[in-house]
Amino acid sequence: GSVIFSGIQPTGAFHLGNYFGAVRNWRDFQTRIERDHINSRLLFFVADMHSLTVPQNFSRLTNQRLEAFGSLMACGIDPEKATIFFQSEVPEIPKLQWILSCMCGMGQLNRMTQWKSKANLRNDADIAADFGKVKLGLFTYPVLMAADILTFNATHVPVGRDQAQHLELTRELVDIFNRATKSKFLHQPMTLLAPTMKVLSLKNPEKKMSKSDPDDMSKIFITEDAKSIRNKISKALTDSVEGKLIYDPVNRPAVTNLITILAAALGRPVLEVSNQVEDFTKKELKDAVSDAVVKELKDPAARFQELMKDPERLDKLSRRGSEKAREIASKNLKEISKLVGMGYW
Ligand code: AQP
Repeated sequence: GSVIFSGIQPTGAFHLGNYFGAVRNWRDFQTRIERDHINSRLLFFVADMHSLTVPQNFSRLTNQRLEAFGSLMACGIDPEKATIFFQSEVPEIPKLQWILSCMCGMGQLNRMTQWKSKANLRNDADIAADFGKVKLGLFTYPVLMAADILTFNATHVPVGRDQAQHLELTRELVDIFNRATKSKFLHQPMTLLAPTMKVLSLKNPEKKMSKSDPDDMSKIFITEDAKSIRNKISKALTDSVEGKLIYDPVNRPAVTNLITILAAALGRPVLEVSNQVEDFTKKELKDAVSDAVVKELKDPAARFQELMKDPERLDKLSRRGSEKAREIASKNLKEISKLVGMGYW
């Protein structure tokens, strides 16, 4: 059967981008697999080791990990139907990362764009000046991501569009590993891109909505109450263009972003929704977005409050999930280790 696998960093409360770009789709897979009796294993993880690639407040991270686990459940991921675990509880992952690191070229990593943006290197001159300051973990992050996926020999990886490049690298590493070990042990994981386009910051449509954006008004959290959601959407940036509202990511990114969010929240195709709203005023569009988002987030927000009342239970569930993940990981790593000459004779 297939193995559907994805993760999210515990770098702060989940926002609409994480929800429409990732977690809601994971829940939809879970629903479909159960409904159609598909033979698939679902694995979702809190990528706590990935979060160390940028500076963290460690004492806060402990809570954020548990909140991330609670948020996954609040969004409808069910620990009875999917294995939900912490990355740091599976030591097989960094073991495989080492093996893959010994097969991955520096040039392959050099081509990745995320380390450049996360280290704030905007151009070749910045890179030449500051490469030495880039942390090794940030630079090799894509190898850890490949190790996450390949430790579980995942067949399908549902992610947002910003992650597509890393999946490409993972597939290159599968080829290199299989060739080097003359085996077919590792599967080529398929990227499942979210149907929703990237969700942008409500305050700056040149940036994506991001957990690490210090401006809370730029994002809507899945745990937010109706009043606060309406307030943020009413203050979202639009533009000064008069006349019809059109879906135009290049020339009207802020309006387009609101249409994207509306379509995602309604679960309707974006072009259909943009036709419906073309004669709306900007205020009417914002009201429609608010109504749809409030409705969509009502359950996750309520469930999150409920779940966080019992942290011991979440802790227990996360331990169980992590143990289950480790069982699978350790079986696979035994095989992988043998292929690279390790393990008992
Ligand atoms: N704005 C977005 N639109 C669509 N999808 C998004 N994702 C993140 N932001 C958007 C998707 O969410 C999943 C989990 O992301 P992550 O935890 O690995 O962190 P990230 O991609 O780096 O997202 P953030 O929220 O901006 O976190 P920070 O600020 O910590 O970097 C992924 O599938 C991602 O595609």
